[in-house]
Amino acid sequence: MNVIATLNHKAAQPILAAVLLAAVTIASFGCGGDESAPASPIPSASGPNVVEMSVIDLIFEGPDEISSGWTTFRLKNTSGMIHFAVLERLPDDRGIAEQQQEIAAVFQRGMDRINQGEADAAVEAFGALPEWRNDIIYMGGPGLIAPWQTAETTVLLEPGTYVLECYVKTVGVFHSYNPVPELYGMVHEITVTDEPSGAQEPVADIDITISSERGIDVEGDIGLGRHTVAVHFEDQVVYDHLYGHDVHLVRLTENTDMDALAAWMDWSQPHGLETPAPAEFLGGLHEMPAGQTGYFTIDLKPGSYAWIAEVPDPAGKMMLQTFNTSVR
Ligand SMILES: [Cu+2]
Repeated sequence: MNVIATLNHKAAQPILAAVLLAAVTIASFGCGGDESAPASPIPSASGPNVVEMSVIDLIFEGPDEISSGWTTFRLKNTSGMIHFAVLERLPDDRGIAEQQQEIAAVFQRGMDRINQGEADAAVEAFGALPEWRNDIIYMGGPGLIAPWQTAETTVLLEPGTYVLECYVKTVGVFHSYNPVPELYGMVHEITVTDEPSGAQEPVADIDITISSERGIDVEGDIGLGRHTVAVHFEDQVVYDHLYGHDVHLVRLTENTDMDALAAWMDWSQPHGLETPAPAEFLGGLHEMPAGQTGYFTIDLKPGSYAWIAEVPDPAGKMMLQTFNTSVR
């Protein structure tokens, strides 16, 4: 029934194997995101190298060129919709135009088929993804962030061409896809130069280790107030939705439907990642290759929260971990 799972076992198997190989063999970066962060810095010896980004409607605004090294993305969501900004390092000979035409458009064609209940046609559509998608390196990036909130994420960047992308959906259309010909979706290309930022690696007080076998494992005192969270990627795999695991923070209420929340984390389902979200997301860190560490900052208030991954069935993968700050 899962179209993407079917795809995995059919046309895309060689593609996915190559994606997995790339994810396991590539190295270098770090990142983190935060919530309604006032402009307070992440601890470091020389101060953070902050790249200010904002979301206005369905558009990322920010610099086109930044230095390399440890880099903090502060993503201010000034829209009434949930978004995120997964950071993707593109192969050297690719840019935003190819990302839009050869990947975003293909994903939308496949999603259209899923929404219409045409499983076989969806599998065929996703089979058109180009082989060079296997060479994209996912470098973290600010996690799911609710309307009017700010996410703060720190990553170690090597020089290259990158794209920030939001593939949250609204009425079945990925934000990263623009149905108007010649117009781009919610993507932003950034050139990372050879010039080093000089910023130091953040110092974390909460450590999360995530793996496909043991899920999300948290160490540290999760008390009230601000924290810098390190996420250590023990391994990385490609799941049925064609992406790997990551970590987001979500605030829960007594009305939160946990089953609906878990189901929402799978974009390949018709209601997955569809706005509005079933709970308030407060930032996080998108997927990174095995062996890498990234960072994000959070500001906890009394209440209930969960760490959750954007994967199919996060609870079954031990990637949905709830906690309560008021009882600690
Ligand atoms: Cu978006």
